[in-house]
Amino acid sequence: MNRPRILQNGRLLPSLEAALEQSFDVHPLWKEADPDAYLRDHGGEFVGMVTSAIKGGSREFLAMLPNLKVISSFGVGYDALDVVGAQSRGIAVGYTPDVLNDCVADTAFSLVINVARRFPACDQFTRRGDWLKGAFPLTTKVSGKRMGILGLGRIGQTIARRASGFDMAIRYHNRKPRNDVAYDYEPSLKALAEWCDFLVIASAGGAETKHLVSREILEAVGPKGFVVNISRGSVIDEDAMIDALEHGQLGGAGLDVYTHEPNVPERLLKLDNVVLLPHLASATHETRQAMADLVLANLHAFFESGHVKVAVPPLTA
Ligand code: 8YV
Repeated sequence: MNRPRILQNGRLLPSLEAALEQSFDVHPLWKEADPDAYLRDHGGEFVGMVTSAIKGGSREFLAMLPNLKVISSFGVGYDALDVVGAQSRGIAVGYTPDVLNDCVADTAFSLVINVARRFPACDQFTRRGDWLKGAFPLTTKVSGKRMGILGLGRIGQTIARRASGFDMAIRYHNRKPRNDVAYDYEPSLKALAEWCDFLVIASAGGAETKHLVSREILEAVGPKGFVVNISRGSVIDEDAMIDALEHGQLGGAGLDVYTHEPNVPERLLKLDNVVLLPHLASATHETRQAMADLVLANLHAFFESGHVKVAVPPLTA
């Protein structure tokens, strides 16, 4: 039997690439010098595509794959993928939610602690031998403080459970209140920002949430408050955030995500009230393997039953 022809958009874990090659006829697009030219000639051959949350696939890109039946994406975010367009063409779209909740929440909570207690700077201080000259300046307590969560989805709830363990008061803002949680809903993001000590962003990326955390919201978090972002850089107005950090209008920021990854603005790199990670919230051996297993399971399920194992819910424009 012919193995289904699958387009691989971007590099994946070596173990996943090897496993895909065992079951499918995989073409790695990243090896092509001119991917567009390749797709113009060969796009019609592919029934499946494997991609990632970061690589995704735009409407124009998917248009070059006229016979596509299934997309399996490595990651929970799908803001880089034209899911609405794909679903309207009847293409099944699989992704990897849930398996990364713990690691992303661990990262969010580490950023909360590290930005407030300034542990990365403390580490540098100790290595430089500055301790011999005096004590590190006092920092900000985390336990018992107020956490506002923007986007109380599955990752947001996992962060909230960690915050409960640190005796924090928790409120959240979503488009709509949830009826399955005990945390207080705050209908106004500005009021949430004014109330909290830590504003943690765990919402989805994409057009709907673009720059939701605006200059006004950042100023409401204020000079003693902190922002933590493990979702997408696009949710924060990055220039406004840097202005606020530079002028002491925002206490600090712990960031795993940026507007133009992997480029981090020079102005941000110069600040000492930020903790900057290179988009690695889900990047542990255990979680990345679980994500890889689900990418594979989604494809196998589709070719066996016509349905992926975990599908992106039906979206409309
Ligand atoms: C990516 C992520 O999957 O899942 C997401 O939405 O942002 C990450 O976990 C990872 O960077 C690989 O694309």
